[in-house]
Amino acid sequence: MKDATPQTIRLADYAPYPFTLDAVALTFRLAPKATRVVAEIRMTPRQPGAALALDGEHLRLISAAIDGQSLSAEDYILTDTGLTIHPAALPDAAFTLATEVEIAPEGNTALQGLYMSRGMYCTQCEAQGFRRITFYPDRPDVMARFTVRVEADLPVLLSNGNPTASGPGWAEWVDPWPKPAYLFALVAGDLVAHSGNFTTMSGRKVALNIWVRRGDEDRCGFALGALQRAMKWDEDAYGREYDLDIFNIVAVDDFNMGAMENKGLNIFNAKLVLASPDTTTDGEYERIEGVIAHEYFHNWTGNRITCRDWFQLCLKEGLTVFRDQQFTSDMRSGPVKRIEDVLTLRARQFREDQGPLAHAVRPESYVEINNFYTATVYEKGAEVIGMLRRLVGDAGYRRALDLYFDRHDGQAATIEDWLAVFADATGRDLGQFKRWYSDAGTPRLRVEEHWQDGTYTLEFTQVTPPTPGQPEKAPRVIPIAVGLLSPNGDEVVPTQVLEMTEARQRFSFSGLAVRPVPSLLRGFSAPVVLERDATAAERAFLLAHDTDPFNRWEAGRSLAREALCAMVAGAAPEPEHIDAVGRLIRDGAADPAFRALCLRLPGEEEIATALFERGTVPDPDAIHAARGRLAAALAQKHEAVLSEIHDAMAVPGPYAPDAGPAGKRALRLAALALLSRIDGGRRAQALFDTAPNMTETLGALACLIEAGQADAALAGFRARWSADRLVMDKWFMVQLAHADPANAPALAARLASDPAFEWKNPNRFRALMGGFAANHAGFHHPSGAGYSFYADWLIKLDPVNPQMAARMSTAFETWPRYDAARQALAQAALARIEALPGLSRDMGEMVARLAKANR
Ligand code: 0A1
Ligand code: ZN
Repeated sequence: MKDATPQTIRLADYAPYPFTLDAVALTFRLAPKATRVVAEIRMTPRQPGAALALDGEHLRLISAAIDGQSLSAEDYILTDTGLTIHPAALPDAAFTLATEVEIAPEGNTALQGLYMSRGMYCTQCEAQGFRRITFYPDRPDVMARFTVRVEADLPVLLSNGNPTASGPGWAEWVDPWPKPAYLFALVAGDLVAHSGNFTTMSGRKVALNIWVRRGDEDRCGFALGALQRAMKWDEDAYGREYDLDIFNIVAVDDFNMGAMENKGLNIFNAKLVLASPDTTTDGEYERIEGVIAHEYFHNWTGNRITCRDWFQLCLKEGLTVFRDQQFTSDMRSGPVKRIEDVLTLRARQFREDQGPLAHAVRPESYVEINNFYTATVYEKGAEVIGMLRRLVGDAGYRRALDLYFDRHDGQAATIEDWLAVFADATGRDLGQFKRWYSDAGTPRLRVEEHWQDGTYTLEFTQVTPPTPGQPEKAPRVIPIAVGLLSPNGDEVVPTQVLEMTEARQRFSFSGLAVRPVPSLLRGFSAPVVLERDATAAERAFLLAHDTDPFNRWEAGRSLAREALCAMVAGAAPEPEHIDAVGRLIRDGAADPAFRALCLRLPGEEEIATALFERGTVPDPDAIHAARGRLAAALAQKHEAVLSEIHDAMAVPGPYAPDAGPAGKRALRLAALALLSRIDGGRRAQALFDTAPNMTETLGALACLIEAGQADAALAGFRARWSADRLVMDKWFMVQLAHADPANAPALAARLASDPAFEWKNPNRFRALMGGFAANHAGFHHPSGAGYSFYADWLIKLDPVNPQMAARMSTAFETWPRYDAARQALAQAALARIEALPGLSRDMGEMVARLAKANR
């Protein structure tokens, strides 16, 4: 049922629920077309005279009774969105509401609520899926203890909490911890477990299971190890212990997002669980470990302490991302992880902040909350916590977190609560800092330098461009980590954090013998765009000498970016850049993973962003060509050493996904990507033919595609992997992401008619459409063919899976950057979507926001 008039929900309208839920007992009689759900909810009124409003969608009501007495038609109002029981039909004191509903998991293609994935039942309730299961106050501040009975003729029947009883065809689970409905989960199917255990810091033994389809059990070892490492790390780093006897993870083939932190029963997209060297790349191993940890960490940051309302989403997501970043940083290389995180932040969050979808870390209104699981809430939400930590120091941060867990355990909290623990634990006033939660947009931090009589002064100006609904913004607190180097490369002032609070502010360093070279925003200490007019020579100097590894990389990156921007306008490659790269790759003392990051050129999207930021309309074809020319120039100049690196970075022996060997493979592939520009794909073909793992196979395949030599390799890859869904996703993705942009729209259309394109599967849809959208000049093809192809598929997906369709629509968020002709074509594609009768609430909100250029 479509909503005729979607409501806007506002933070300012929050009101507590007028009933407390004392206990919830659910019985599921599972059947694909007609599952029965019996719910018995024990509740106590908190406001005399209040009606009992329950959410419910796509439910067929069979019966409803209060304290055993059936309700009659005049006792309630039933609509498409819920059931409201009149106050007159309610007792004054505690009572039990019993309802029975029928639902159809088999036809549930939206993958929210209870649905089926290739014969297995599973649930996804965040954010508002529980209302598709039974009538319930589906809001995170209503917490209750759940008891669940599952009945089905299937061998494995799971729910939250601890198992209490089972028999043939049924099982019962009790979750002792009060939780909001979005953390409810149920799984039933013919599954097998890869099992292990973990002994907690207080000596309790917890059973761990990774549940997968038969045949996948030998690809679970890495996920189990990652879970054990995460459990240990959370004890060591945050003092957080697991609180049930069992922890289950289930891998599901059809899942809209990455994974879900349901209490004691995490449900995962199979691609974030299953791992083997033959099928999984190094990058995917790292991500699996990070997401397993992320969902596990939610047990405390999200589950034990949850969100009062969905506006507080960053309370759990920003913090949990921050924690998983710390974890990965500790498991692998800190500097490399920081660079990777900043790359993601810039590619996704800065892009979001720059366009029509910009919103605050804590938004103040929404139509469909699923549209706010964004890079801003997650990644910028994590950056804000990183800044807080830098401002209060490690010890202050730990005190604040201890207080947070202590004070709010068992509660549904807010950002105000979060900031109060920092204020109370450290004595700091965080009034101005709070703007990071309420103001959208990426501040631009401009710096000017003055040097006089041994005193060096940095003068910063901050400006945040207007964003939708926020034309003007007050200055924010910006922690700027700074170090100073002398021209001979020595560090004369080690890292210190300058706290900028004004729109314009000066910081001076006196007693210096010579004018220093500044290393600014070390470790990327704030999510801002730093604007400094540095020469290529200065950037090359920092790339060679900075003691801060992030800023070393940043110097190289900006050198490459500047060179590329100039090349788009017709300049020749920058010799300082070419030489600096040569010195860097010869630096055998540097971590291979770090050298790989330095060797990789900025992507086309990043160049487009950089051009736009300086007021130039980006031309996708010119950008594509310039990047190709620079890669070829680098390869020509450094062919010998690149070739040496390519050979030397081969890792012998059995595959290990650890940071060490993965870094070598990354460097090897970064060298190969350049060499393939000038050797016609010769080396890539050789590697493709012999590669002993998916990392190198896929890396070589990407190079062959860019070299236009991949026909046989793609056919061979497909023949070998046609039965493996996760690997076939890569087949779709890689050929579109690396295709010649001129042909990319036609190739995308051809692949979309391939019988293997199972478009209702979210991973497959994302592989094809995401691969295509990642092809910058292909998606922005001057004919508009990319836009219209993409829009056609969003239109097709929307009635089937609105959440996915709406998420994928963000490919259009950069349209206001481009030339008038492209803008008109993209707007026409969006208008075509917007005009569709019966458009989902999800997509309706997205296209309405996308249509407005905010500059
Ligand atoms: N809380 C999850 C993300 C998530 C959100 C919505 C979903 O609906 C399909 C699924 C997962 C996380 O942060 O991992
Ligand atoms: Zn999360």
